[in-house]
Amino acid sequence: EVEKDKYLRINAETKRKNCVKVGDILTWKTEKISIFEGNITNLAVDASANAANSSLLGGGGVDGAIHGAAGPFLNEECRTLGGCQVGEAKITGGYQLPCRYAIHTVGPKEEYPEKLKKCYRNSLEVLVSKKLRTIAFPCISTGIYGFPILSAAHAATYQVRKYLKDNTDQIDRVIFCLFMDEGKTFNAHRDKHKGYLEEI
Ligand code: AR6
Repeated sequence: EVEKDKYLRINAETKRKNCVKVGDILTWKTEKISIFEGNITNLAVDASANAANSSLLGGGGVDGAIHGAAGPFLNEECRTLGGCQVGEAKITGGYQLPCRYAIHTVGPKEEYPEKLKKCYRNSLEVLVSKKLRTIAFPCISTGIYGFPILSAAHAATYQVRKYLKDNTDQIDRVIFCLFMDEGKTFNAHRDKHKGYLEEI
C-alpha cells in the first residue's frame, strides 16, 4: 500500500504539469459545452468518460490510451467491477490521469442510437450522483465499433443537451473530445469530426 501511494503520488504530480484545465478550454455555442481537439488523457476534468468494452479490462483506442495513462491500478479496480453492459456506466478512480475519476461506458457495436444515448445519459447520471461537475466524452463507438460518425454525433449531442437542460444546476461543463490521430493532417481530422463539430 505504501508503495502504491508513493507510485501514484509521483506520477500524479508529473501528469498535472502537462494537463489542460477546463477553464482554459473555450465554450462552444453554450457556456456549458466545449469541444477539445486532442487526447482525452490530458484533460483535468472531474471525470473522463471511457469508451470501454463489456469486460472493462482494457482494449485499444481511447480505452487503451486511458488505461495506459492511468497506470496498472486502474485495471486492478476495473477487475472488481464485474464488467459493464452496453449502455451502462461504471466509475473508478483516475489514478495517474489528470482527471479525478474515469467513467467507463460501453457503446453499441452497430448503429443503435438509443443504446448510444443511454451511454451518455448513464455517464452523466453517475457524474451527478457523485456530485462531480465536469466531464469529457470521447466520440463513443465511432472508432473500433464503427458507429457512423454523423449519426453518433446526433445521438450524443441530443442526449447531452437534453440532460443539461434537465439538470442545469448540477453540471458545469461537458467537453466533447475529438481525437487527432497521429500522423494525419488537421484537415483530415476536421472532416472526420465534422459531424460532431456541426451538431454540437
Ligand atoms: N483521446 C480521445 N479520443 C480518442 C483517443 C484519445 N486518446 N483515442 C481514440 N480516440 P474507440 P469504440 C477516439 O475505437 O469505437 C476498445 O478496444 C477515436 O478516434 O476508442 O467505442 C474498447 O476496449 C474515436 O473517435 O472506441 C472496445 O473494445 C473514439 O475515440 C472498443 O475499442 C472512439 O473510438 C470500443 O470501440
